[in-house]
Amino acid sequence: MHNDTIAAIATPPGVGGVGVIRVSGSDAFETVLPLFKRPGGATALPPSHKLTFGHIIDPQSQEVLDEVLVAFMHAPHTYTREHVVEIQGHGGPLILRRILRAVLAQGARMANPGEFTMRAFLNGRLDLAQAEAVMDLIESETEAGQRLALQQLQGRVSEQVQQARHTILGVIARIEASIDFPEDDIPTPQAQELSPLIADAQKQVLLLLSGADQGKLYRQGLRTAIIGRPNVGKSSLLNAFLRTERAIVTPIAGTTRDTVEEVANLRGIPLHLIDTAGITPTDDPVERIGVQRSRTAAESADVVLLVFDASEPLTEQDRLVSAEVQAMGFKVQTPDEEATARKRPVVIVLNKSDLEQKLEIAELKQLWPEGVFINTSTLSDAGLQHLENILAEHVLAGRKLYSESVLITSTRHQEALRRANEHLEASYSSLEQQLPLDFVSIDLRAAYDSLGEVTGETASEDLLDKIFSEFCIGK
Ligand SMILES: Nc1nc2c(ncn2[C@@H]2O[C@H](COP(=O)(O)OP(=O)(O)O)[C@@H](O)[C@H]2O)c(=O)[nH]1
Ligand SMILES: [Mg+2]
Repeated sequence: MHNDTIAAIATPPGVGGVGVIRVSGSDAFETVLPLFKRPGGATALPPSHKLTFGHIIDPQSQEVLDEVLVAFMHAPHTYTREHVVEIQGHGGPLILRRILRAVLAQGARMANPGEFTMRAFLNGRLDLAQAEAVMDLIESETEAGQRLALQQLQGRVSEQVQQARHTILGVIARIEASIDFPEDDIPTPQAQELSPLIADAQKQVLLLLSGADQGKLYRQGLRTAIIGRPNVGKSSLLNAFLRTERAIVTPIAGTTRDTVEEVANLRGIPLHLIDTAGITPTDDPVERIGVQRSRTAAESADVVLLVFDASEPLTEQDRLVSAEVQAMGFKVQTPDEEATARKRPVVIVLNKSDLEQKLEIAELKQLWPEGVFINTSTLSDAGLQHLENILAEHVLAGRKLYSESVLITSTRHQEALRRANEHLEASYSSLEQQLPLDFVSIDLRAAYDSLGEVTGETASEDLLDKIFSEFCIGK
């Protein structure tokens, strides 16, 4: 049922100045009105989209549960396009739960995760890409990510996808008219007439695809593991990136036992930095778990910052760590490598550059022949800016930094666009091989449907459930 009345606490769990309970559905007003007592005893529905002062009471015991401001909002100018009531109470978890319980006792149903937004989608207020943007917007970790989510929410991505769909539909219509109504003397369209139109659609799809890898970075961020033997300055480096004392730093090797994960902002890209215990042979059972976690962190990382202590000669442990990182498939990037070939880079950091250098560069060169070594000091901050630059360069792999153009930020959209592109390719080659136009039309339909998955026109029930179940309750 898609218009029964649902309710949920819309503000995050925990204590806050204000907490909001959201109610949506055809009976939203009738559900809340009996609980809402105003000074003077008014019982009529308050004016729409205005805050009205009063108290929420328990209808059985008449006990006052909270002093509130309530907004009654008439469909269709609401988040869900249904009648919506928002109760602003005091932001205590117990208070909000009691109000919610009273609302549920009036016959509302507890909302599922993302159900308010799902209704906005089902009622046509948002398309699927826009609905997804709601969550991206909430979860964005940098301003650049936020800008992209807002763009998507405002329909810029959908617009471009719809444009490509429109072009494809035009081609399909021309083909099908000639197939369906041959008696009307509609001339069969010729390949040279159709192929520029298909090329046009493909150009639009490819344009969207071209920014997808970069767009995804802004949304998902980059997992960056800081790896090295104990005591080289990994935790200090994390703190330097964050400009806070997040991880504990001591001269005692083995201080960091667990992995610490924090988000830093690298030119708008959320850098998920993972400080690790360091990779070292050890008999200490706790440290051993830490070492194991370091390995796991490294294995799942997009980038490794491999740290050495420049004030000491290269040790056997350093060699071991290098070998492990190499075995995991991390590679030093060379400038002449094609941008697309750049994957899982390792950036080599020689820390403690404020001390006298005892590390033999020649020895390190044997381990990392193509390595570019970046000298840093977390004491004086020397080299840290340079390290950020290098990291940004590696991460963006020669791509331009964020521009004003529309960027795809989701893997789901990227996959759908890829499939659309393949179908367009297929229709193109059917046309070239002079296959019957039916074939061309089938491929074009498939491309049209793939694009429809982005905006939700052709999304399956399962896909919708999956997408909305990842939302939080109350959204
Ligand atoms: N002189 C100097 N000491 C550093 C530097 N970075 C870290 N240290 C010191 O090295 C020791 C180990 O640092 P820590 O960050 O805990 O290393 P980790 O074990 O790799 O996490 C601490 O005493 C730090 O103060 C640096 O750039 N210069
Ligand atoms: Mg540490």
